[in-house]
Amino acid sequence: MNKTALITGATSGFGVAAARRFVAAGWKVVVTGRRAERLQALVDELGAEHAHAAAFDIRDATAMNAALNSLPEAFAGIDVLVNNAGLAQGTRPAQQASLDDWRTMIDTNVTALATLTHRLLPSLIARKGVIINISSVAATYPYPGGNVYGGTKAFVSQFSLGLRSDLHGTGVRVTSIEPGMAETEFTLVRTHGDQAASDKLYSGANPMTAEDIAEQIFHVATLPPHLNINRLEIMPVTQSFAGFQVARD
Ligand code: NDP
Ligand code: 8X3
Repeated sequence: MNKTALITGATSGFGVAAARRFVAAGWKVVVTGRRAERLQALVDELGAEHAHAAAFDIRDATAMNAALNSLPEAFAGIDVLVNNAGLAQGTRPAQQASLDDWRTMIDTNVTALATLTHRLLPSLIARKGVIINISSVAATYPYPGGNVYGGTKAFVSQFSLGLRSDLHGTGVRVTSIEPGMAETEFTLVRTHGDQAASDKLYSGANPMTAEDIAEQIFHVATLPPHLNINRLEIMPVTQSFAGFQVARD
């Protein structure tokens, strides 16, 4: 085994769990995120021969390119791109939402994801690689306060299908993984640091874990090369759908 996965957002949640899962199976990983000290701790845990840290803000295309251009040779050939870095900010209805939050979500979940994908496409095609985009159930099912977050994830899902179409015949596989509720730092970030709100959301709900999603990411990455899962929607059993709402006079 001499394959390498580049996993964005590997300082927390799905990303760090995925890095551990790939390395446990003998892969090498390039792990990215802004919090350099967490990335270094992960490299220390996994071993420098298995993991390479590239700390940058994914919205900064110059920093992204510099990091990718200076990958050590042993990590330079990316076979699997896991576009995981992302966030929700805010839970308020659109008419009360912060425009800064909206721009942060679009810049991170849409623009940065597309930029990194564009940067790595030539080498992914050359290596017949795999692109795994972390979307969300919010891409498909609207809910109050989901507004721009759901919009960004709808982009991720549709972009994934579009890539499938454009990459026809190249052997490159593309999957959109669309999780529901999973306990990570996601809600802490969404609420701008409200630990009590995060604890309340997950309390008693038996949510999915980061490891649950990491297992699915690894599964998709290691399918036989003639198979492509286009989209994979996953929820905890405790989460399902509610009805439409009706405003009355
Ligand atoms: P976490 O908050 O635990 O992890 C998010 C990761 O994204 C962190 O490693 C963070 O790194 C990185 N990230 C965010 N912004 C940036 C940035 N500007 N530059 C670089 N890295 C960035 O959340 P999850 O693990 O839950 O989220 C991972 C993905 O899964 C996201 O795309 C999220 O939308 C999606 N998702 C999550 C669900 C859930 O219920 N948890 C369900 C469905 C989808 P750092 O802060 O160090 O930069
Ligand atoms: C995260 C899942 O349901 O909070 O993407 O939007 S949800």
